[in-house]
Amino acid sequence: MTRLKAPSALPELVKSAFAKARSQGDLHYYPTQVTVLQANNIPFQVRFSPALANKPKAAPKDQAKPLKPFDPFADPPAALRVTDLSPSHYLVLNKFAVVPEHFILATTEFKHQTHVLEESDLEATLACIQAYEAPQGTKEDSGTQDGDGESGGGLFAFFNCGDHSGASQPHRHIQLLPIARMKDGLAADSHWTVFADSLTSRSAPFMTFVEKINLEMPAKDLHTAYLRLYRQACQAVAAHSGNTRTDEEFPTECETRISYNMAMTKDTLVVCPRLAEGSTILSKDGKALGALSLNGTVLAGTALVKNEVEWEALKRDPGLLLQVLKNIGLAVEGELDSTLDRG
Ligand code: B4P
Repeated sequence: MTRLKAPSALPELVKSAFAKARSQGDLHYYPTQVTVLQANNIPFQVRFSPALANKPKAAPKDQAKPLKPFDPFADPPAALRVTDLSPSHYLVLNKFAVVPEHFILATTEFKHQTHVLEESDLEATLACIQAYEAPQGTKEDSGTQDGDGESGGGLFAFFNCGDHSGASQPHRHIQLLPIARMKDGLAADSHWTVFADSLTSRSAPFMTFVEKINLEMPAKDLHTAYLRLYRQACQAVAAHSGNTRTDEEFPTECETRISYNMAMTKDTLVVCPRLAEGSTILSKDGKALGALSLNGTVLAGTALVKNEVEWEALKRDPGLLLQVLKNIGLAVEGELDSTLDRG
């Protein structure tokens, strides 16, 4: 069976749609300050966007029925639509972008974000990742932000599922970030790379389940790998709460049993069980300095801060970041605290 393909010019389509939507005021782009902190020797990218704290709340689509929650992926405006990918999935720009050209793979018909992903969701995600691996032609600047101007560099996909994952929209969607745009604004010597790709050889401050994948693998095998990782994550959460169930007792249909983030790159598939969306940032003397919420971008090795007190505290003491990272998921056995340095 032939696998789904995205248009090979997808990076250019996304880039031009983003530039047009931004220039016409159809999306909000929030410039950020960025730094790279070393959390247990993991280069972790922290972005600060004060303007995002005032992000507009979406108005209900039908004012006559204000109680019906607004679904941004039911019928998005033409200005945000990038392209249809298949009868079941389409691509839309993120209306509230922190990283330029952030776009979203959504199901055409409403499906639940909290249901276990289907083969077609994974196949569509891999098709987008593959399109970002195709030859990109000459290097050119995106014109969206200062930076190295690369148009290649791959795609980072992430999925937020469940109450503690950072998810806010119930219509099923997987988010897509061009890796070159995630590097915009970083110092050339920051050594930041997508954290998920290093997870087969190093551990995270929280438990992750990881498999190597490749662009050629059949969609069925990719889905089987995802289900395997999802089951392992369910078992780990059950064990944490004192349950000792067998593998068969974790059905992979319908509603998820756990909160988790999934991340996918051209090489790696990761599932990370989540116990908390975020955590209080505590000073050494136990004073609450703020709070940090994390979604699936944590698997890229990134975090977003909306408040200056939190931003300054993390830069002063990256150990605070490590503490938050340890609090959002399951503890890693044998994990030792290490000295943290500023990167
Ligand atoms: P969800 O899974 O439901 O939630 P989320 O990513 O945490 O987004 P949220 O909306 O809660 O974002 P937040 O203020 O914390 O995904 C929903 C997605 O749909 C989001 O990307 C959202 O922006 C987008 N969306 C909502 N309404 C839309 C509309 N009308 N049309 C099109 N798209 C719509 O964070 C703000 C942004 O920063 C989010 O995009 C978030 O993903 C991103 N972000 C968070 N951490 C980041 C990091 N470390 N690096 C880069 N970006 C980061």
